[in-house]
Amino acid sequence: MATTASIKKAYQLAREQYKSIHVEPDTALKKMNEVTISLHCWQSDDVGGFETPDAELSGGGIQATGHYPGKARTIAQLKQDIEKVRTLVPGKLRLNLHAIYGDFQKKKVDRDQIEIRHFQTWIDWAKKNDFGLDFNPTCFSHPLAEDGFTLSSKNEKQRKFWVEHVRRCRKIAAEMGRQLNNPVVNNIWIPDGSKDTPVDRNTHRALLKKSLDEIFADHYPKKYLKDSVESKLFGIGSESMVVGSHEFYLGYAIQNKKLICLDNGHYHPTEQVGDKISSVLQFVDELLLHVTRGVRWDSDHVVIFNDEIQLIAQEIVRANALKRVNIGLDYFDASLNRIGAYVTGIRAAQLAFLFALLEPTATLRAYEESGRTFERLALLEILKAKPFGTVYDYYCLQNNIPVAEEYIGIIQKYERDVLSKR
Ligand code: RNT
Ligand code: ZN
Repeated sequence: MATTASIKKAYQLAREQYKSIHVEPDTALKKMNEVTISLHCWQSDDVGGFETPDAELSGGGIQATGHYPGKARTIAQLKQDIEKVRTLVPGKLRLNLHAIYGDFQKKKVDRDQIEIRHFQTWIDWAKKNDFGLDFNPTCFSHPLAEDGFTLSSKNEKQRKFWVEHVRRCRKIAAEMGRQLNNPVVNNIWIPDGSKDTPVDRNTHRALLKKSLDEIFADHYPKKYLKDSVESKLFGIGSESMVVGSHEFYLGYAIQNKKLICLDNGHYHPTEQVGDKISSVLQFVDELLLHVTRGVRWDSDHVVIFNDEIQLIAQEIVRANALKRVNIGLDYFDASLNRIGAYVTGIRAAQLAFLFALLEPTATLRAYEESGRTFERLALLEILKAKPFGTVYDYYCLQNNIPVAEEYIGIIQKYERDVLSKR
């Protein structure tokens, strides 16, 4: 295990290496204070939620696979897991809740009945533990979502039920934001779509627009609530058409001044969300990111430090847009230690932002503007071998967080002492 002295020494050597390309790691680390990661509560229990003791993800075009032991089965366990995660990552965190994670006290509370009181214990916890909160309506894992349609349903009763659910979610989110004095992002994602080729896409999309208009007729102050909408290309059981497509929501968000959520698992595999950021930011004030890892047809693997997230982070940093981008994670892998999944994914996302902040962007831009494309390419390659991992280690040390592989052993112990006993 590296000692404090050796981590500090390695950092000083890293600083010298970066100095030769006119990058100051101290400045990059200061900038990391602007990188807040919103932690998705749903990796802790495979998107089950707490409506019933054994709630399971179903019927929403998404699926968690794997049976690794130790998932959180109660709110107390989920809090315990998140508090553990907190001790293993540097930097600011928020907690992103789904509506099915309310504190329902074992009572049946249907989605069109949820109220702020079901989330008060979460708000109190967030206040105590210095977490911001984010929120999401849950328009899946429910009998009224089983036919594949919610806000775009042609069944008026069903559509109205979901409109009421989302309206209540916005009200709850705004109240969370008021109590925490910190705006809550309420992100709307619905699974609506069809397995086989439909003939009437148009009516479903018109209905979705109508539902959103009804939902957003309620006004809340921006300082408490930020609304975002999330598109998708296809899902499990909605392979042929998804109502809330990218074009649909991009149009809606621009026309109605909402945030657009870019989930990097929701596009054709060769499309890059990193490339979309500077396009979308010309037309919307703020973005929400769902950072994930798509693997073939599935989009929810644990985030790793790959090209895709590097480009996302680089494009945000290069556009000086950190303040306009809300960074959330979104994956649910039930096949491995779930605390490990959180910590590895958060660290990977943070590393991507740190890597981007350790770039001599002005030099690269100057090369580009003068047509020096070999020099631009060479410098970008050189950056990949610079000791950014050493800078991240120092970032952990600064924040009193276990450095590098140290967290593996700590999570193994947590598994032995806590998770394996659930
Ligand atoms: C599903 C969307 C959505 C969900 C969460 C649980 O494809 O990505 O964001 O993952 O709402
Ligand atoms: Zn998502």
